[in-house]
Amino acid sequence: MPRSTRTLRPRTALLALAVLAVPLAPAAFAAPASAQGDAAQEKSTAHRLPVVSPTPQHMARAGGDVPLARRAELVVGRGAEESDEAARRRVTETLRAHGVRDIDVRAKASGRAPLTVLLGPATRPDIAKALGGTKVPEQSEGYALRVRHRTVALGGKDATGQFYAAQTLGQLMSKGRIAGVEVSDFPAMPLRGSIEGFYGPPWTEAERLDQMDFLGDTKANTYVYAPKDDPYHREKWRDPYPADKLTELGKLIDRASANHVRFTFAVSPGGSICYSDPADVKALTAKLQAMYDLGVRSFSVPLDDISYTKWNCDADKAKFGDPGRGPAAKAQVGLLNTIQRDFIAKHEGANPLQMVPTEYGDLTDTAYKQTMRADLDGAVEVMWTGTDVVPPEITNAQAEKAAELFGRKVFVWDNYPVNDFARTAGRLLLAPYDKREPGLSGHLSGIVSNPMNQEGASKLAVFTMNDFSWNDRGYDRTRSGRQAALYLAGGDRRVADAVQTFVDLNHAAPTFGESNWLPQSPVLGPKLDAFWKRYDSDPAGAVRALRPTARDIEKVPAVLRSGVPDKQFLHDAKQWLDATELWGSAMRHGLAALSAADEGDGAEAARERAAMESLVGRARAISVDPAEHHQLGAVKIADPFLDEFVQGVQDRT
Ligand code: LTM
Repeated sequence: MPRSTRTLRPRTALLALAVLAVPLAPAAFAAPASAQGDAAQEKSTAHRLPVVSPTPQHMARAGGDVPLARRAELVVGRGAEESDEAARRRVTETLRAHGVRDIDVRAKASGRAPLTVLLGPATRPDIAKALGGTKVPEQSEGYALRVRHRTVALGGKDATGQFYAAQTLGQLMSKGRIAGVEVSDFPAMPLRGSIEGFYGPPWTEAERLDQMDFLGDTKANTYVYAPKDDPYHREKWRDPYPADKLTELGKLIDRASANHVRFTFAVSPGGSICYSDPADVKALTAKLQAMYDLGVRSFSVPLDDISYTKWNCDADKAKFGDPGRGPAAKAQVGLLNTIQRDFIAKHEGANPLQMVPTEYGDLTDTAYKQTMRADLDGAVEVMWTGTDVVPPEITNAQAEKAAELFGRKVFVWDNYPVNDFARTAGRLLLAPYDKREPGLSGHLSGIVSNPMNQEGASKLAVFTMNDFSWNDRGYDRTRSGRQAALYLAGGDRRVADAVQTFVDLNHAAPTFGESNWLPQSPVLGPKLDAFWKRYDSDPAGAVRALRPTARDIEKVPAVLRSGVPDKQFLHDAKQWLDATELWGSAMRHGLAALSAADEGDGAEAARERAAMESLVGRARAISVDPAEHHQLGAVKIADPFLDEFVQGVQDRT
């Protein structure tokens, strides 16, 4: 499919899906009626707490569940300041998706409705009363929610808090009831979301619109527009965007606002700027101004991946001296402080400037960092990728050191699940977030994911990253991975199981060095090791035990193609799904070859082995789509385990 004409999951389609199967995307983490019988252990009862993602800071039972009725009152107070429009829309959609046909939107409750939902600031008297003792958080974007006696109180600390309360409400609804709980919740990190900051095919407009909805669904508030291959972002940074691009950006900005996401516009002048030339500073400011006029209130000037050991003009040499780390930092600081003080501080509603230092991925104290911490305006947010471009871990001690070096809490640009570097060739990176230490919220201003060239396929990992940045201390990797799978599966547990099998086949996360920081196939790998260990003493038993695994792998593509409502994900994963089917069949034939050999039927063993080899040949011939992927090459699935299995069969038949 051409990148520009792909069908995405529009909000209306999502709603239709919600009516048929599950309520809206966030509530999609809850199981639809059709999928509820097959996992008794996941059933919510009146006494258990539902699972909400991202994990709330506090949730407890407030009473029994409240039944949903055909009729409800949505009490929004008077005017815009008494309730947030996006939150109102979200509550209405959610109620409708759960069969509430007649929603009376009003300023005050009548006291006669079978269900009353109060939405607005937590300080509004009717909401404050209905919240009872439920604590209203101090933190921005926080909210308090209480479901009790046919009344749902959704009180935000601010407008975004109201929107997040509405999000949580969607996840409390299941099987015609709203869980009787109280929630007191807020984000542990102020900045959460994604940065489209990779090399290679940028996301399409449709993918970006989809991303805004996804970020809203996962209570993430930041999207940074920084695609390396958008010429107007880097090489042609001085040039204004053409009219059609501006129209496209305008749509994205609107969609971001509707999801309480800050569309953060980044422009990266470092490759050619003359820091001491007022005309260049003017060109940069004009670029930002055009975006401000479109509605952007967050800005970034990334200075990553540029050379700071040469100047772009003689005037800089004359002003700052011979090129080097210290002079480069001085020049950059001058520019950034000018933008912070003369542009950001003078534009109403603009958030503090963000920047990416040229030294973004280490903890070495240098003249560059010394100048940054001494002279960079204290309001500017500084990004940092960790101890490396792709760090194997991020600890509290490292983050604290980074804060010390840059003179402020840093904002993590996490290069996960990005797949634009050589060692990710042929890979989708789908594993849940890991190896980021609980407590990081004490040292960071936020985390954004740098995702894959494939937007839809990035959601599995980014879902879990947004869970971590919301509540790092409450992050449970297993639960988050399951919730991400359920989200993608539209709440269907059987489909989510298949999603998780697929994740296991695409679990590896490489670093720039030899080793992976997340291992490949932590489920299948040990199973295959155990298989060969058993095979030598009990071939028939070993084959019998492995058959269901081969069958599950073979079936994954069909289950996902028919069960995952997210068309973008299916499009992104197509080559990997095709390869999975072939590898699964190859395993089945490999096992049949081993059985035949064990039974002494050499001819049958040879036939099955040939069938396996033919399927493996076809699987190995599948390559990534160059229009979608920066790193070209053959698609990788569960490597090297599946190759080793094939070799094992060949050695024994
Ligand atoms: O990580 C940063 C700050 N910059 C670039 C990214 O644009 C790129 O996507 C990643 C991964 O290859 N590496 C970088 O250095």
